[in-house]
Amino acid sequence: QVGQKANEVRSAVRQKIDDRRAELEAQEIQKLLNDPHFDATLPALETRAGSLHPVTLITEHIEDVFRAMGFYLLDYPEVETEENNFEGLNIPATHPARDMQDTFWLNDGNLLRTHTSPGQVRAMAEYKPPFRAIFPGRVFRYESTDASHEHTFHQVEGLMIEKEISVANLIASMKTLISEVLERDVTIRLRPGYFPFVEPGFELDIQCQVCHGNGCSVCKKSGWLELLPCGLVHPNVLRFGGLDPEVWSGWAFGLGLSRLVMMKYQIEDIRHLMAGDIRFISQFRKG
Ligand code: FA5
Repeated sequence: QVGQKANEVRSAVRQKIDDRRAELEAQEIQKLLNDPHFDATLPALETRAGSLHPVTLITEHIEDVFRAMGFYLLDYPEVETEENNFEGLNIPATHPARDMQDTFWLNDGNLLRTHTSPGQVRAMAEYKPPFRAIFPGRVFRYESTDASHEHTFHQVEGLMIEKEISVANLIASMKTLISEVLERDVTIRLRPGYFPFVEPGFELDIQCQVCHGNGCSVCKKSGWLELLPCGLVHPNVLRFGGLDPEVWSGWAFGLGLSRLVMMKYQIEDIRHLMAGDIRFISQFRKG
């Protein structure tokens, strides 16, 4: 009997609530209908889902590839000391290589890092060898922009410190990186390249994916795009990082991430990446 009563009470309460809700809703609708500015024919507001920036998508992909190979993922500051950005990388003040990277200087003598390579100096001071790490991030150069050059762009640096490292090891890792990220077979070429902080140094170029090697404004009509400078870590850099070059060796690369994004999605102008146009960014939804 008590249960029966309880059910009756519950139904009565529920009914009251439903009646009151319907009454309030009707009042609300009536209020809108009385409002001369209300237009019932307008479409309803749509909820917009955000999407990740293509640079973020590819960075996360590269992080997955390298984490699976036992690399640490490190994050270093965008404001650097002159020492980490240049001296520690075997580029003293008088070195002509400084001209290759026009720099934004800050009033306090520090600078906006021109590449992710100062992370090499920081990582060597921070971790005991052997270790392997990547450090992606934003870099800045005081230079005029065109279809393949920005003043603010992204790189990913990779560093492996081991007892015996060879160029074969470096090239195998670079090939894995490129084929994993682009998810297609691409033609690459390797040529000697000069960077004071590696010896020997290489430039790894990939065939332009925008024009398939025919020549366009992205590859400056050459059919090739500089993408991945790399090499074996220079003994002076190891020494600066507190490692004995007689015992330790390493390889390093500095991937032009913004250019890799352009190649993957066949983007014809790098300036789209930082322009903040939602119509551009929303084209890169995952999956
Ligand atoms: C460097 O920045 C070296 N730190 C790379 C390195 C690391 C070499 C480790 C050896 C060992 P470079 O100035 O070439 O090198 O730049 C590296 C890549 O960044 C280029 O291949 C290119 O893909 C990209 N890059 C350079 N300048 C620009 C720019 N203004 N806009 C967009 N991408 C750029």
